[in-house]
Parts: sequence; C-alpha cells; structure tokens
Amino acid sequence: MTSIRIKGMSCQHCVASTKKALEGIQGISAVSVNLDKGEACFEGSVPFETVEKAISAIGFEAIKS
Ligand SMILES: [Cu+2]
Repeated sequence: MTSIRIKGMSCQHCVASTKKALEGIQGISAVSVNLDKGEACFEGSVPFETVEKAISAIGFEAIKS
C-alpha cells in the first residue's frame, strides 16, 4: 500500500476526481482517498512522477508522504 498526500481537495467532488484520476493510472488499484487527512492510498507501484502528473492535471498537488 502506497500513501501520498494530496493538496487542494475541499469536498467530496474533489475526492471523487482524485479517486478517478488515480484509478485511471495503469498499475494502480484499490484506491482510497481521505478528505480529512488529505491523503490517498493505493496498491501498486508506479513512478511518483506519474501520480504527480495525473493529480496536477485535475488541479491538485501530490506530495510524497
Ligand atoms: Cu471539491
């Protein structure tokens, strides 16, 4: 399980967008996003850069935790 911080989420719509963006990355599964913690967890190992790009494409910021 990989855990990353997501900066910029403010509501459940943001959570849904983040979840969808992460689920769209090949090699990632079992995505869960926690709004209160500003965190996302998933199974699979992909380069952080890939995650960062997908998250910034929807207007948020991914930070290694
Ligand atoms: Cu939102």
